[in-house]
Amino acid sequence: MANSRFEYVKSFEQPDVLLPNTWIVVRIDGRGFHKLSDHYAFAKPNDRRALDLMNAAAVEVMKELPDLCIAYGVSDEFSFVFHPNCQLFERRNGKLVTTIVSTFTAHYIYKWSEYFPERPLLPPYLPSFDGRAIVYPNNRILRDYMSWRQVDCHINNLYNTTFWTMVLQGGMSNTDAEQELKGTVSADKNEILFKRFGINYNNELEIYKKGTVLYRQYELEEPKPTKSSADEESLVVESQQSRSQQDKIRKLRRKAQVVVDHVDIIKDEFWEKRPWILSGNP
Ligand code: DGT
Ligand code: MG
Ligand code: MG
Ligand code: MG
Ligand code: MG
Repeated sequence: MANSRFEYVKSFEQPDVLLPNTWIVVRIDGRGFHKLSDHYAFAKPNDRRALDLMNAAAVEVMKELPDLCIAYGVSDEFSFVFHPNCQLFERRNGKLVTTIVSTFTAHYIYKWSEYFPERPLLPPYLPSFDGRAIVYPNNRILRDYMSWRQVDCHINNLYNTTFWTMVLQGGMSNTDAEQELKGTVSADKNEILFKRFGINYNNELEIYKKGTVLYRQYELEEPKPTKSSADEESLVVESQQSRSQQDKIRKLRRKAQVVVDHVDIIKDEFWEKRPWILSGNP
């Protein structure tokens, strides 16, 4: 860029580099999906095609950004997770968030007709997403974040499943169903579903109960056993990876298959079976 007397305006730009050596979560959320889901007549409480479309767009984001090590989606939101050793875009907040939001939105719109062939997208009902980055200082808190989203999925889904069953199968008005559910706990909702409608909540689809987790699966070579996920020292070592090491890891990640799963990510088992997610290697 040639120097000019206008160039001083560049100095108004503020740095927005995220804290080093911390997990970065970029959470995106559909804007006004309450209205959008009504307009395109998404099934209540869960529209399988809408969720599959969210997941398909998120898989493309994972493929385009090999630095991502895991993602979790529920409803109209997705959380994308970068490892503490990630150096993508020099960890600039704005660049990370806007790239994820626009890449996701582009794929969501591109794939829409594949999932809703009979309901073409038309303005003013065009999907858009907001996004934010949050940093978490250690593995425990990152896992608590993921657990928080999955618990949210469970609580909302149990409520929504009960509410819409009372309305759609039980013929209740929205207000009456809402009134009856006020102050109930999980056991009460399970009982309403089972006693009144013969529905065992446990038999609902896993994608509705657990949400969706995306991660990379390595088939050819078992990743090296890694230090305990709670071992903070390992993070320090990995943050000093050489450029060639980082390139190698990126290549392995690019080749790996992105798995779409609907499993418990709160208990240790998920993480212990897939140690590369927390270790960032590869
Ligand atoms: P926002 O995020 O503040 O712009 O507003 P909304 O309307 O996107 O609200 P939010 O994100 O809190 O809630 C998600 C909305 O999307 C909620 O009203 C229900 C709707 N939604 C998400 N997934 C489904 C689905 O599978 N079926 C139906 N019927 N609605 C869904
Ligand atoms: Mg929101
Ligand atoms: Mg939303
Ligand atoms: Mg939402
Ligand atoms: Mg440019």
